[in-house]
Amino acid sequence: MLLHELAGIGRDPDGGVTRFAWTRDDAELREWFSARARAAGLDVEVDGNGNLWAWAGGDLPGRAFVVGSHLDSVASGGEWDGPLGVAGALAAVEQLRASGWQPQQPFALAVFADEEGGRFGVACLGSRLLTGAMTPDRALSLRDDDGTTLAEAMTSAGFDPARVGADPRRLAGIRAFVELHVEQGRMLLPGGARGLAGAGAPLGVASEIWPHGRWRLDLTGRADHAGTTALADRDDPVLSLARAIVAVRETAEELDVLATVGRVRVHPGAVNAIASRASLWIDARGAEPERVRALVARIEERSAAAAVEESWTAVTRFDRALTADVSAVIDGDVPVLPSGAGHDAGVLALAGVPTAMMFVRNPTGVSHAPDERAEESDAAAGVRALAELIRRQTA
Ligand code: HGY
Ligand code: MN
Ligand code: MN
Repeated sequence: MLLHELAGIGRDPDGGVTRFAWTRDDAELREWFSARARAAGLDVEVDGNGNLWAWAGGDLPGRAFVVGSHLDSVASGGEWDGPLGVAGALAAVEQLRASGWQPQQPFALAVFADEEGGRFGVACLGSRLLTGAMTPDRALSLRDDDGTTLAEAMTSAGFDPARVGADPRRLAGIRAFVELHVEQGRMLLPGGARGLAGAGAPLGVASEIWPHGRWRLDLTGRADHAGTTALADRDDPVLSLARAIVAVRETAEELDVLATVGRVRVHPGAVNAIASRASLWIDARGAEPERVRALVARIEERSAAAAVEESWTAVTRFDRALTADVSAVIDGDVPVLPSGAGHDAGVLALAGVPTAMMFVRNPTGVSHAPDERAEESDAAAGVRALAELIRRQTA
């Protein structure tokens, strides 16, 4: 069972996992990874942004072939999104070691910090800081729901936030990056099949990552008593919130964009008081960036409120030659899927690193939820393919 050693970390009563960055769970995950990597003969280090790097042949000449993913999760998420790419890569290295593998070029297994943005609200923080796509000032001032800043959280976890920032030398040392990841969703394939399950394929590769972003809308009103304020006298921001949420869904249907409101906040949140303010977050994605941006503009208009962009990721195309190398180590047909989900691989690709992704079939496509899963046999196929890819890329 590939993930059994992680099963108890951050487990929720509903069967999902909540593994936020810079928490005790995160520390436990880091300890697990470092121990397993060292046992596999890898040299483990952590960079200034909290990303973990486990090296083989790190002092060999040339630029490194890197694989990896993340260990953090969304709130009450699935256990495969991220850990499959980390535990799978560890298993691949262990298989290679057992066959006497000695890399002739530098190799690293990377674990990127805070990919989901579950605690501080911005996804791929570790890789965005590494590439310079996010400034240290903005990142360190991000706050979680308790008001704790990233800087405070890193410090409590024993990391020096002053080290955070772009690391061009480390980035320049990466020749290529490949992320093994559980399939998310059941994307429509050229032949009409829905996802890898529909295509009857255990593994696939990615063509691109759709443009996607996160925006926050802050709505204000007038606080007052729930039992003494006439309806005609009210300025209730929760009513505006409700209208905005419906507008997001209606506009998404009109523009054929995937838009979601999964997080709202009402202040003060008292049952017997009209709120003074309310916020909602829009996650919007789609194959065409203009449509994604058009949705946000329409919501601003309909809500008479300005949308604050918290993150934006342009369309990300993966490296064709590297993707062909990934397909070459997979038996049988290899479907090519676009990804509606963002990944650290996308951030590295946008920073100019040749990047590819290998997907492991998800029977239902459900992700970011406790029901997310992959079959062990398909995960094992992904591990074997990744091991062969590592062997070829470090020969
Ligand atoms: O939100 C995403 O698409 C990714 O899982 N962070
Ligand atoms: Mn995810
Ligand atoms: Mn992921």
